[in-house]
Amino acid sequence: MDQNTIKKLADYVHSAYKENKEIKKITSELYPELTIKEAYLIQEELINQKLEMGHKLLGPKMGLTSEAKLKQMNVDNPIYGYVFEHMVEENEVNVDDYIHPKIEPEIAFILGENLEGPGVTTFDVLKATKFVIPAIEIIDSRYEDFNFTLPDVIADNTSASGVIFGNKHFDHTRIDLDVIGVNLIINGEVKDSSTSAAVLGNPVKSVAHLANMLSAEGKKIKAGVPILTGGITAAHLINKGDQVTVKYSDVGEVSFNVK
Ligand code: OOG
Ligand code: MG
Repeated sequence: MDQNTIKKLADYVHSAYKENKEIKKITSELYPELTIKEAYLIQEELINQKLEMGHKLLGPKMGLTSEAKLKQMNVDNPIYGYVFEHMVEENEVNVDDYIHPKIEPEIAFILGENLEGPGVTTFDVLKATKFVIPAIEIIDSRYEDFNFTLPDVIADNTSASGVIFGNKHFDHTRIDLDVIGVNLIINGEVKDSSTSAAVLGNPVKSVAHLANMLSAEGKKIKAGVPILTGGITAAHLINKGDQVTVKYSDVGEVSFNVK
């Protein structure tokens, strides 16, 4: 794929982001033969465009790391993208800032030292981790009906749009990271529940996998930035007026209102 096409397709996805309007997925007409490798080139161009606009990177995210998510989106592999500082939300989220937002309970890791693959193991991740925090990611596909192929969603920076972090951090050495239970509650009703083992058996593996995927691009995970490890349950739509709470065993809860 030549640089012109990369730029054209990144512009296409970015315009949907800027105008807050859904578009047809790239593979439906524009470029049906899009590969995963090409999709990451488009994602990189999109990230660079956002940086040029003055947005600041926050940290990397993994997506499609649980069976629930793979099944819901009908795809078959974990992917990565980037969260920007301006995407961080507090306890009130304006639904009009999004196209068709959905939420996912996640565990975020913060490292005390850089992590660089290849060959990063879960042991290396545990050694490098400083603490973990509970988080709710807000994903918002730029594509019509939240429908896409794996290359489409990679080009769309893995639907990254918003995130709410819990306000306490937790010592990962005192928690069984694979048995953090989550209850996703909307307007007092439990909509979904699962445990963190849903994320590749243990979210620690998601961080190792991320470090190893990034190393293929000559990149590493930097210390101090939050790393989203992927939705533990399927993603759930939010609507104006919703009160959202996710309760995590051992790591507290995260709540926000939708206005
Ligand atoms: C892609 C992003 C998935 C996760 O945690 O699995 C993701 C999508 O489902 O739109 O962030
Ligand atoms: Mg996610």
